[in-house]
Amino acid sequence: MTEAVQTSSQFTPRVFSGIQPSGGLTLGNYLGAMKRFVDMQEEGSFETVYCMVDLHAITVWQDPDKLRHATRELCAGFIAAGIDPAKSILFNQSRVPEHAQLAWIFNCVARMGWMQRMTQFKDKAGKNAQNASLGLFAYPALMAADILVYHATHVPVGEDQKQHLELTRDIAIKFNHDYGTEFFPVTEPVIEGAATRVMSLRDGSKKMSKSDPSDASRINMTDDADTIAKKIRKAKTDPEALPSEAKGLEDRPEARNLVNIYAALADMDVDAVLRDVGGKQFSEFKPMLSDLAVAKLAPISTEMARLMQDTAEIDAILDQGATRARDIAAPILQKTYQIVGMVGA
Ligand code: AQP
Repeated sequence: MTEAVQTSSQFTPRVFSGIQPSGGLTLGNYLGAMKRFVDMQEEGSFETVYCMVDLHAITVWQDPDKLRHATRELCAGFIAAGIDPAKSILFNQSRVPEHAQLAWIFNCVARMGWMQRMTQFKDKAGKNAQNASLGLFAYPALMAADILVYHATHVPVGEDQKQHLELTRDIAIKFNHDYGTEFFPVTEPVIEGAATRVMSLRDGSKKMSKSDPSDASRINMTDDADTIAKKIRKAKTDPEALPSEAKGLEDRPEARNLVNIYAALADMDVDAVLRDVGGKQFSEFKPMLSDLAVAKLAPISTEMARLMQDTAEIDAILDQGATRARDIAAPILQKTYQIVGMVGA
């Protein structure tokens, strides 16, 4: 897009991101998203707003009791991973109706052609697109509303969300252009680190996903040490030893995935990891990776289990987060209604 619109620098530096309570958290969600959320909270130069996007989760059918459980467990996961509800705003999406209200306006801004290009819809709808929900198709417009209802300037996400972020930018630009305003920021995606795309342990060409039918394809944040070790031991690899430089991983997706996971967990870059492990066989590297994964994930899963013993405390945190979120979102929605021409706004 080349139109002359405002840059995000005119807005309060604010981060928004969300995770769907559509199942248990995976290592992909943790490394690609949550760990980055904590970094941005601690960095201190942003207001940070993090959300359990339950309205997104129901774009594919969810059992109501499981959805309630997954939402609270995800909240526990955020806190256990280091999100501090006193520093960040933490809430579930459906409690802040301004998301859905702004999404309707964005449904009227986004073009059918834009939505039809979204690869996640094609992946998730599969061969049976006619039977997919309208919500699944409109998902990226709701995601744009999630972000823009806070005038968020930065959005940390995994690589898989890049296209949706571009659509969010297009929606902001078109809204600003259509209404002759500079009201919405053109948000920057923040896609950084060694694990922006964690792949399935069974297939290096597919992303690790909480809804993959094969549990062996992913590491869940609630897996115990034995399960993590078993899944890594069985992870698909190739017969070669590890290379000493990153370019040696180019045509080896499964090997690259395991090295990336190691680097992200160890907070090292890939070249530094390969300087240490280059020349080793997987029979030696996999136990190193298991030990590291258990050391990093066990404290988080233990804390999640502890927090889940008192769901009243989790609900109180979500209540308070929703109130703080609405304090930001309500005036932005009201101003949007005024711009669009709604009487009474
Ligand atoms: N494999 C991954 N590698 C890196 N980042 C990932 N994310 C998800 N999978 C990976 C990031 O996690 C955040 C939350 O994602 P989401 O739950 O909203 O939806 P998703 O991207 O569709 O994740 P899943 O696990 O694949 O969920 P399902 O199976 O329900 O669709 C996002 O920032 C995402 O980039």
